[in-house]
Amino acid sequence: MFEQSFIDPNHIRERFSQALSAMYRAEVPLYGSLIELVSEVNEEYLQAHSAKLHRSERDSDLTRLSQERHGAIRLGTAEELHTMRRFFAVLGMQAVGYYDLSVAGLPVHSTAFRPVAARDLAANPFRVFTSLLRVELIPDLALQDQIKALLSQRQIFKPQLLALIELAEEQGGLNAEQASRFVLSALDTFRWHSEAPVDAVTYQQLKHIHPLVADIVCFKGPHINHLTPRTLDIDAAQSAMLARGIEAKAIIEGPPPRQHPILLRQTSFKALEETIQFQTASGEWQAGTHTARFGEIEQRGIALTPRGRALYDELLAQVLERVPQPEANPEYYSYVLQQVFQAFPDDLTVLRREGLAYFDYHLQADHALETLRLSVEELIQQGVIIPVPMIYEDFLPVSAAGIFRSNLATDSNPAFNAQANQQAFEQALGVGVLHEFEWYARMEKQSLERCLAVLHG
Ligand code: OOG
Ligand code: NI
Repeated sequence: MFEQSFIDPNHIRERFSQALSAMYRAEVPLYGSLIELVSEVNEEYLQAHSAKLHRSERDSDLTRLSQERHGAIRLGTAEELHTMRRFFAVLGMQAVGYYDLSVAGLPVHSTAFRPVAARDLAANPFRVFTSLLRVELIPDLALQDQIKALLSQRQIFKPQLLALIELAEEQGGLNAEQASRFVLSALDTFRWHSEAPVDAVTYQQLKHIHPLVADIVCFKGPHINHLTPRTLDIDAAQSAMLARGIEAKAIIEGPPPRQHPILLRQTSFKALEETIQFQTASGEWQAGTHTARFGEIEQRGIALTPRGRALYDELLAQVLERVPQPEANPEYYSYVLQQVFQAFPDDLTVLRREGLAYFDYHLQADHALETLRLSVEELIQQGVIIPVPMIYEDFLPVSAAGIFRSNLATDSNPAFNAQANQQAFEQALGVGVLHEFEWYARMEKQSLERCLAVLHG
């Protein structure tokens, strides 16, 4: 455990996530409306379904749900990613998963920083989808150099924040006063800067390569570009968004609605056009605009095994083959999505027996002890061991690409065709990413072993 004087990283994460949310709410008022909308939808859902909720849904009561957020940032250099990893470690967050977004023609690759232990996730599951620019994919070498030069001039972490990260590493934690300063100075890194210290021509040139490149390279810091609340009913939230005149994405990314939701479903509202200032060669400021920040809502479902995920990926590919441009034909897309996904079992016992989804095993509180000779399957049938679906805590590359795309005017931009390069990403990070499937499998195995250990004395 932590020394008496150290604050639990879960508390620092909670405070940072709340402070970030308050800052973003002040910066992007539409985000505040989205939060209100989602909390109304969740409240209604809980009232209507309280009797037949999964235990995992019941446990995530309104208080925890109303705290739950994920955000996203985009970084420019290996050093930035490296320091960001150390920063998130102070908040009890680790890099989980590698997302290759070049499959979607984007010049970035990503990970998600999040808490890992069940207890920490339960305390506050704050996650940050973090992308790193792949400068080497930009075809023009002179431009690559220009980008590197621009990025080398910025320092996205304030000196006092760097000092506090180091202190936390040396001491093994932060005390209350240090944690407060840490949270406060960390906000600066994620804040929006309306001054772009480049001239308008450079901005246009980078935007022409890809809007993502301009967004990463032309600003003083990696402004948080969205903060996403979690809803229990994304279809209701999507309708509510449209009913209030919020310009939502035409389709919901991810699997179709189901009896037992799987993985992750997401929708977003379009990025805002914001006024910024470019710096001319003579040092004067010149007004311009930039779109980067948007709003998103997500619904989380059951975590799938590699087998379940392969089936999901295969079915989604079939859907996209039949409807290559979902946004252009939202109704037909959702019809095809529902049709094709009928091949994905929607029964918890089938999902479990076919090894498609992960479960957390719990013991029935007042189980009889004459169960020693029963198999696990029999113990489950008799209600001695209860399988509870595990929630998917991560992201989906195809959905992420759809979210990126809907917020960047990419029509005129070339696609970046490349291979994944997890090794380069991990080298920048300074550690390997945690493999998400291994993590779910381990949690599942441990929960079953705990049950059996109690039963077998
Ligand atoms: C990240 C987009 C991905 C998600 O929820 O899949 C994402 C970005 O736009 O930087 O946040
Ligand atoms: Ni997101």
